[in-house]
Amino acid sequence: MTVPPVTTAEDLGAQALFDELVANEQRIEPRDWMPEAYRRTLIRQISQHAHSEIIGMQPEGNWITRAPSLKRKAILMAKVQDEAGHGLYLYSAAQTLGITRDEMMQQLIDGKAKYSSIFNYPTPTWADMGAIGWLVDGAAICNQVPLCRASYGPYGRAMVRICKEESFHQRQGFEILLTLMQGSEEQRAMAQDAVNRWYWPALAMFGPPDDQSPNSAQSMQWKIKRFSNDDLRQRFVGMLVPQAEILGVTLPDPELRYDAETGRYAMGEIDWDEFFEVVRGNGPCNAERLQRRRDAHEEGAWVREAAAEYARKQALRQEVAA
Ligand code: BYC
Repeated sequence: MTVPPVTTAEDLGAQALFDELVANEQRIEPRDWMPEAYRRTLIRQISQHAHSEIIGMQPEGNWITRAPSLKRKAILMAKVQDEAGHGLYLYSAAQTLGITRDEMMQQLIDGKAKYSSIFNYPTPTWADMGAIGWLVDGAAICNQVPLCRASYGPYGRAMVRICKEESFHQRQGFEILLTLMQGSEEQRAMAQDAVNRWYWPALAMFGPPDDQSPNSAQSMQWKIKRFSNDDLRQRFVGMLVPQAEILGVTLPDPELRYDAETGRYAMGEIDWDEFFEVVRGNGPCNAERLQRRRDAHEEGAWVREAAAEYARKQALRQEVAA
């Protein structure tokens, strides 16, 4: 790709230079000037995304001790560790915008920060590991592949690695469901039940409908988001339909059909009242998820203290040596 010449800040003024970089598909980097609202939007989205990865470890962490074989346990542990890694890349990306990790963690623990609605649903059966991988990581890929082209450099670059790992996560979920669907009557019923429970919350992950999404228009103008919430939902359903056929599961929406004229899927209504209740903190597992995070934070206090003390001693040693 040829990079168009960029006029300097002195020529155009900082705002105009920013606009030009965005318009030319170039990246905004941490030291570049950026509008305050752009910075705030990025901190909001990236920190929510990081929190989602960290809280998202819990529903699957629930099954590590009960995975049905050593192989399944090793895969699940690797996946949950990947989510921790994603959280850390994203907290680091958000830190480049002038917020500290401590501030973000405090907002989460105080219940002031949002994280994805999806992680407030329970995981009562092993098939939930399959449904999460297939549907939740599948939705994450649809949403996050376009974020690899986000205008803010550190966010886009973090997303590249995250998406590669999400793709492995989605396949492992699909494979769990496929194995169950090739098993006994009971196993098939368990897989279908998990798909029935996760399908609608996974569709809601993409956020409210476009006409109720206050942030989309500006975020798309800034090229943080590339597609609207409803368009991504359409892509996701388009990806699921042929995969559901291979699995032999039924997507639990009797109104779902492809409309060749519009090139879009007609679908049943998502329960937006339920979605907003979950986002407000009143989902089936919100309280449990936050309490678990608070406990883990408190139990990890000694690690943070030890790391800070180690850093202090290292700095002192370097000072003495200098
Ligand atoms: N849950 O104007 P809108 C993963 C909020 S982790 C809760 O459309 P925007 C994984 C939204 O924040 C997956 N809240 O917002 C991990 C906004 O409220 P505020 C996480 C939601 O930002 C472990 C309000 O509703 N992925 O994959 O333009 C294991 C209005 O919405 C939700 C990301 O975070 C929701 N579902 O678009 C397995 C991706 N949806 O902030 C898997 C990055 C909306 O104004 N984020 N809200 O108070 C994004 O792409 C965008 O932020 C969203 C929302 C599409 C989520």
